[in-house]
Amino acid sequence: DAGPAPKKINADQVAYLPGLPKRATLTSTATTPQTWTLKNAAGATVATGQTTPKGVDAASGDSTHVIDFSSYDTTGTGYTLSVGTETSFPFDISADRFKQLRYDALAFFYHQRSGIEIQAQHVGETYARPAGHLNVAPNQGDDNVPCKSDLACGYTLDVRGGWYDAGDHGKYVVNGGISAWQVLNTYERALRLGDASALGDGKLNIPEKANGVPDILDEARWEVEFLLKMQAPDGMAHHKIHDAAWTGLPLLPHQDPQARRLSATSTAATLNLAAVAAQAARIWKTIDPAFSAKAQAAAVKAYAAAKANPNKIADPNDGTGGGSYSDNTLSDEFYWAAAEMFATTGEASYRADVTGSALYKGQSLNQRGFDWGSTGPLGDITLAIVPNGLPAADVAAIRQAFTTTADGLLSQFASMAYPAAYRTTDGSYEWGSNGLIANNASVLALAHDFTGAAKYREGVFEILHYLLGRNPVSYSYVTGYGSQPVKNVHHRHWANQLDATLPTAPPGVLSGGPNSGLQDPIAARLLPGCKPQKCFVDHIEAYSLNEVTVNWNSAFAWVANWAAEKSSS
Ligand code: 9MR
Repeated sequence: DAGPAPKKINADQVAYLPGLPKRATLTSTATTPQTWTLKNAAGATVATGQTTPKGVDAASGDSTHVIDFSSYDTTGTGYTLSVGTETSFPFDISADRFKQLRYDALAFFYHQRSGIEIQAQHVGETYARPAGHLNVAPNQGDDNVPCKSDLACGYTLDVRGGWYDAGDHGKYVVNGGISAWQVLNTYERALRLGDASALGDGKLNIPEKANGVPDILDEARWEVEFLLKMQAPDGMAHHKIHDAAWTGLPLLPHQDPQARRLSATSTAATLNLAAVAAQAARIWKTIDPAFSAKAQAAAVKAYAAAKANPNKIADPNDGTGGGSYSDNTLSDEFYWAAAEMFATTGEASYRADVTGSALYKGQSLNQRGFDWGSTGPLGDITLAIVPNGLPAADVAAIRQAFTTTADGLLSQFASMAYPAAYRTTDGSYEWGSNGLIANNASVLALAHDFTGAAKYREGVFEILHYLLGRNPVSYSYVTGYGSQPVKNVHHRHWANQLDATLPTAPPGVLSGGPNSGLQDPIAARLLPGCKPQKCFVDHIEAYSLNEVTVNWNSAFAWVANWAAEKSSS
């Protein structure tokens, strides 16, 4: 079925911050202001006020009013809002709720590791599982993987390790790459512009937690090492490795009996590998010089190979057993890779590729946001935060592109009943809209880093309120957080909805979110005619709405870490 009816009052189900705007949304066809009441956990009224009618909202189709209770600023737990007989889910007023969420969002990546046992001492008995894809029956293993039969590439690769992409067991270079980059950028941004003290060694419960290296780097390295293995002898990178046929749910990684195959190399994957390996080379330069040198050599080789093969597009029809992740616009991948190569090496040839790109100085930033197929902004983020030899005026122009885009997102909020920073040309919501929205939150966050302007920090939390419950379907899209978090995410292990002996997802995992394309059978059956923000159902088979992925969690972890850092300032 379509799940619980939405609430009439939708608020963040986790927390509002003291000192920041606090707004919720009432669904009501009343045209006059209504009286709202804020109650504490004991049920005592602590504030009242009048709603502001907003009329019909385009993204949700709801007739709404705004409840603005910003003036109430006393920290506490278990507050509720009510209008007449309608009440919201409870929430806190607190600066503390991101302290754990930042780590929960990062913990997702250990759960997704391939080629290593997930140990109870790190995740608890519920989530522990044997290693996947190490050639222990029925697995066929990622240790000796041939290319798909039509390629006849003449070699096999050992591509053990890395992170599973999502609810499936595929490993895709263009998506794993941006995810590793974003986890690393979470650290690099904190180091350059913020406070990295909460991102040191011993902060995550992972096997490497006491090795003297920040755990967030150890976690990302698990993926970077895999990306390096995906490089072919000629320097190009294989686009992906996954099962020969799609498997059903549930299925733990070690139970997967399918043959594993490498798809062809692609220019996009090769540039993605170059970008992430270059980033890794500068981050590990003093931490592990040998790994840094290895990564840099791989990056140089990959970048050269991509320039020699500038238009090798991944097959859009190669979607059996894994996603196609095909992208035929590569100017953004070229720009991003050049930016990373230049930031790491300072070399003139890379600099010329950066400054000669049509995307230079933030030209690819827009309100739709960025993802695996549009990576130009990743290059801008690096050029804006990592000291480099570009003219100061150019770096200022890159930073200005973030504030300009952030201003556009903020002005969009004013027209929305449930403010989510995201604008497509036709108002549709795409597969993974929550990931795009989280990435747009990072644009606002960077605008705050660059200018210090309070409005951008407020905007980041406004977006988090949407993801954590101020939305027209009344879900917290983050597992384990809020009164009505998503529970039935599309995942082959966290498949409790299909097999009661299996767990639901651990806390801190972001659902892909509303998708008005209705691209799976459940969505098509349950949601015909839905308004974009309402095209959602918490159903395990609704893979186009409710899957979880490394790239969406990297976006969310970036923002959750920023929010934790900025909660008390
Ligand atoms: O996140 C991807 C989204 O942008 C695409 O529109 C969609 C269809 O091609 O594929 C999504 O990626 C999925 C991938 O193909 C396989 N693993 C799970 C990913 C998330 O659903």
